[in-house]
Amino acid sequence: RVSANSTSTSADESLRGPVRVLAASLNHILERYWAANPTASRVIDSLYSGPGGFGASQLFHDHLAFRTFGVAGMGIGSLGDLLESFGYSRRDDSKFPKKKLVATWYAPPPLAPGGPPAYDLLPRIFVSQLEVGQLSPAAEAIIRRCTSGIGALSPAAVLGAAMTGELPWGLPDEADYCALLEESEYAAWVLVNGYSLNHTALSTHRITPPLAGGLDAFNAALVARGFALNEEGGAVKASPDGLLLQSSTVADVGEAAFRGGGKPRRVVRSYLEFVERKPLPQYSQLAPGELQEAHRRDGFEAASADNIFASTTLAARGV
Ligand code: OOG
Ligand code: NI
Repeated sequence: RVSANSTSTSADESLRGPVRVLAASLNHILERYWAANPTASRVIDSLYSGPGGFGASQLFHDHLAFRTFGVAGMGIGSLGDLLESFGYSRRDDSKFPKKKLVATWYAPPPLAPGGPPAYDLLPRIFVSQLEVGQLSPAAEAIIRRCTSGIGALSPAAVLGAAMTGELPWGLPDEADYCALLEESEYAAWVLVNGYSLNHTALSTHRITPPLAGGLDAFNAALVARGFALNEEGGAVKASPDGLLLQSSTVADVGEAAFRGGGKPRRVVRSYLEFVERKPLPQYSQLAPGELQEAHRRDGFEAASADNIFASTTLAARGV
């Protein structure tokens, strides 16, 4: 239904070849995400709607994010191989020791050789993985059992899983889900959501017409419209250089089926993030019309990401 625009394809003739197909595939991944996550959809509706809404005419994705189990052939590299086959390049890694996670992100290819990443047409992609070997022996055994005998997922299988939401390991046992939830909300999330999109992050500085007041004012407007934000570490997560500001909603909750029938159970699904990237100091004098995404603070910030992960943990507390 909604096409927040950096992955919209038919409109943009400059995207040709495999990346055009990737952009269309990402739109399909997003369609499932909008359908499964009413809060994310309602924020988009409110952004596009007129009086009383934000009146936006165009939206861009800052990044999409996925979560994985760090077992052979299913971790960060399983998405990385897919993205690299489309010309994405791996950037900075970060570690989250308390959560037993590592993460990295991938930048889209340039439109022309040597140019900046094609951020206006394709999103960054953030991928994290659970360090399964650092869990308790019992939790590790559950994940190894569920994923055993499947082998490395091919890029085609990963893209199919992300587009359909199909879990490569099949429907989980509720007992396994509950046991993982006790120890790692992230582990339980991956078991029931697999390669479904964890979140998209909208680029607030690229909303047209521009919003007045930056991310703080934007957050206040969302709260005034009844949306709940992830307050872990404060609503706005700022990088030490002050140039990368992030906030997010609390994830939605939906019904999931488990192996052997029985009553569906409420599980955490996905959330929506907001990102404001300020111009790098050397470009701060550029006129608004000349300022490109490549002139702004790029990448992510581990301390902020640590708090953004809580968008699903906070929702899990209410389930
Ligand atoms: C990812 C949390 C981190 C960011 O933009 O820093 C993040 C997750 O919840 O899987 O999205
Ligand atoms: Ni994010």
